Amino acid sequence: MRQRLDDIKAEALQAINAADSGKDLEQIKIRVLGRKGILTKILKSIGTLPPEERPAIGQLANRYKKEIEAAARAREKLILSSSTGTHIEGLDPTLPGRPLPMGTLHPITQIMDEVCSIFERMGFTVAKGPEVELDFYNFEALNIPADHPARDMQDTFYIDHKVLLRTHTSPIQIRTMEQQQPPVRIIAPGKVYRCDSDVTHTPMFHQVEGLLVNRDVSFADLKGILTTFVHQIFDAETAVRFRPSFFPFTEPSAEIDIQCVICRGSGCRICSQTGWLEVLGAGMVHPEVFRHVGYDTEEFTGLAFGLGIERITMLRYGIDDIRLFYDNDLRFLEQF
Ligand code: 2NL
Repeated sequence: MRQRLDDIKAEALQAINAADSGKDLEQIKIRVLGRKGILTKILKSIGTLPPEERPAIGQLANRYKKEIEAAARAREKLILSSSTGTHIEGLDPTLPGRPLPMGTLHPITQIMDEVCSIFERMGFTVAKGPEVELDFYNFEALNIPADHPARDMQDTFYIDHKVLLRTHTSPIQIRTMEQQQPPVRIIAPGKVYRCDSDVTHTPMFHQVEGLLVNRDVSFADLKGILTTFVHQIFDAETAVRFRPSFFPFTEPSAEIDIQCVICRGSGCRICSQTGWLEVLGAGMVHPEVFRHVGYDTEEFTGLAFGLGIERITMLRYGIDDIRLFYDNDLRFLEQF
């Protein structure tokens, strides 16, 4: 009986030390120590031995059982801590991992960041404000009359009589002026909302507006700042043209055109054969706007401008349908 126990132990320890997976080890434990295992059977049969042999054989069998269990635990630790333990048919743990697909910033975000950095380098600071606005900040303080079409339910998303989704980021500038005296040098980037939808309009789009207020701010400053901006966002060879226009919140007002980025001025479908593309609106801040925020119109003048990020992005990359930005089609987005 002693010999049989010695043989079982020797064979078990050898098998345990040769096991190179948790599965192998489990098989050995079942074969030796399981309910019907070879050592378990001997322990169960101790009662059938002559009484004088029982204590010694019983003690020996229990000692071997503990030794085998300890060896199995030690081997399990070793397997878990080494890569041989992950041995699975068809898996090579030494292969390098597959790279995860890498996302990129949305083209609108990229151009938004670029536009903001150009103005930040010229000394402007980014200001933020709420997208849900009061009628006062969005229209009233900007000298937009009650009968102006922009105020119409057809063009503006109203939440109630006095609350709406901002239609431009100008309210940010009104709020800033309400809070501080000049000098003011801010840009106001953000989402704006208008009841409009076709190939060149989405109900939500992005705008950057700028405002500079101080003593002696002139139209020449406006021309210099915006010409510099165009030369940086497109290229230094792009021709710029200032054309008289009208906005209720600026006087005088101008629209800024650039030489067509597609045909370089010779006339094409994109520029409707004019050779020019409108990219910015601007002007000198209307005194009525300054009165609403309590600025002295004798002491200060200001320049302001606004641009649509989707439009600039479409011109930069030659995109002809604004809705592509919001379809979330990776075949489109991956190109930026
Ligand atoms: C456009 C026109 C413009 C402004 C925005 C502005 C803001 C304040 C006072 C006066 Cl607080 N003006 N903003 C001025 C002129 C034009 O945007 O075509 N945007 C896409």
